[in-house]
Amino acid sequence: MKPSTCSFLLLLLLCGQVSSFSTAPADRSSYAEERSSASQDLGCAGRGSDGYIIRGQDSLSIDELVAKLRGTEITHKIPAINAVSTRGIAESLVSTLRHDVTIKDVSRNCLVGLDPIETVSMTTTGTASAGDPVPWGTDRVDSRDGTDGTYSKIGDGGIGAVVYILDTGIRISHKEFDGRAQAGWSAGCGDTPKSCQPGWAFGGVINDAVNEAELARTAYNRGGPTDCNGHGTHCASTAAGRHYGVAPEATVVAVQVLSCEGTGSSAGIFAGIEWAVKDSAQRGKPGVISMSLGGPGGSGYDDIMDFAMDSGLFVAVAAGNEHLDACRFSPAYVSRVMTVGSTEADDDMSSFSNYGPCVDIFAPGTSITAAWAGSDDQLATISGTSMACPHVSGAAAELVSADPAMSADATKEKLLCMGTQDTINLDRRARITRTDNLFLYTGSDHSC
Ligand SMILES: [Ca+2]
Repeated sequence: MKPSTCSFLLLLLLCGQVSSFSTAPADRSSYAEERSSASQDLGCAGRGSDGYIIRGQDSLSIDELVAKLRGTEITHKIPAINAVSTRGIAESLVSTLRHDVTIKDVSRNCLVGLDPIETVSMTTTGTASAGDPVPWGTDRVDSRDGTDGTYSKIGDGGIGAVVYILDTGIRISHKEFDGRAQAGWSAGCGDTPKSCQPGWAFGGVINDAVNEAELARTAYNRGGPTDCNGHGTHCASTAAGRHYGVAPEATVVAVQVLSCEGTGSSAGIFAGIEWAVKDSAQRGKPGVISMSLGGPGGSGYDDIMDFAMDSGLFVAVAAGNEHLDACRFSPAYVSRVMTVGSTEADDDMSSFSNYGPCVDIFAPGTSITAAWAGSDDQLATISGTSMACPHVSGAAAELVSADPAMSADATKEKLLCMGTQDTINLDRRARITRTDNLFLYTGSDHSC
C-alpha cells in the first residue's frame, strides 16, 4: 500500500449558531437568521455547482416534482425536505420553475470540498497498546484544566450509540474500530457496487481494492496518484476509535457524501442525512451525526437539520478553517446544530479556526493523531475544525448511550452546560465577534 500523501480537507461551512452563554439566545438566533439570508444571496460563493436543488410545496408529491423535470437527470431524491437535485436542466425550465406556484424553492446545488489545510503530508503505522499515551485531544477534554496523560470515557464509552460519519468514507477494517465500524451509504453509488461512480466507494467502505482503483484512476493527476482520502477514517476514529477516540465503544457508520478526492455537493449531503435518519430509525438505537465538512455561502441546510434533530439525531458540524466568521459558512451557520471551533494543545484557539456567534463550542483540532485509510494500522496527524468536530460527536454518543431517550436538543444543551467556560485564549477577532469562550468537557465534575 502506498505511502499516502493524501490531500484533503474538508470543511466548509457557513453561517450561524446559537449558544446559551453570555448572550441571549434570541439575539443570536436573529443574528444567525440575518446572516443566513445574507449568505443565501451569495449562492455557492464561487464554489461552483452541480445542477439545481428543486423543492416542491407540501401539496406537490416527489413523483409530481420529478415529472416536472422530465428530460433532466435526477441525481438525488430528498423526500425529507420534498426536494430533488437535478443536472442537465435547461435554464428556460429553471426560469419556469421559479414562477411555478407549486415550487417552493430553486437553488444551485453547491459543490463542497475538503479544506486544503486538512492535508496529510506524512503518515505512520502502528497499533496502540493499552498503556500507550493517549492523544492530547482526548486527554484534554476529560479535564477542566490541562492534561495528565490519560483519558476517562463517559459511562460505558458509548455502547449502543451509533455515530454517522458524513465524510469521505471509512476504512472499517482499521484496527482502531475493532469491528465497530460499519458500511453505510454512498452518495455516488446506486444499489450495487458496480453502480458506483469513479471515486465513490460502495457503502462508504474504503479497503485495499478501493485504494488501488483510486491510485490507478488518479495516476496522471497533477501531484501524483492518491489513494482514497482518509479524512473520514480519521474523523471516525476521533469519535470512536479504541485508542484515539472519545467514545471507544460506540458504533460508527460510513456515510460517504464526499468522494475519495474529497468533493461532494449539498444535495448529496442532504440525501446522506436523510439516509442516516432512516437507518437510525430502523436500528432503534440512539444516533449522532458528525459532519466535518462545509463551505462558504450556500444555504438551505436548516430544514434538513431540523429533520435530523427532530428525528432524535444530535448533529455536530465543523466551524470551518478560514479564520472568518463561521456564520458565513454552511452548515456551520445553522443555529440548531452544534458548531465546533478548534483549539491547540496550549488552549489557544487554533489560528485557522472560524469564530463568531455561530460557534457553540471549541474542541481540540490542531495536530490530532488518529487512524488513516491506507492500511489497517495507518495513522496520520492533521489539523482542522474537522478534527475538533468528532470530539464533540463522540461526547454526544456517550451521553445518548447513557440516556437513549435524550432529545437532540437536550444533548446539545447538556454539552453546553457541561463545557468549561473561559479556558480558551480566544484571539482578537474571536473576542470582538461575540464568540463564546466554551470548551468541550467530558468529565464528571458538573451538575448538568
Ligand atoms: Ca486527561
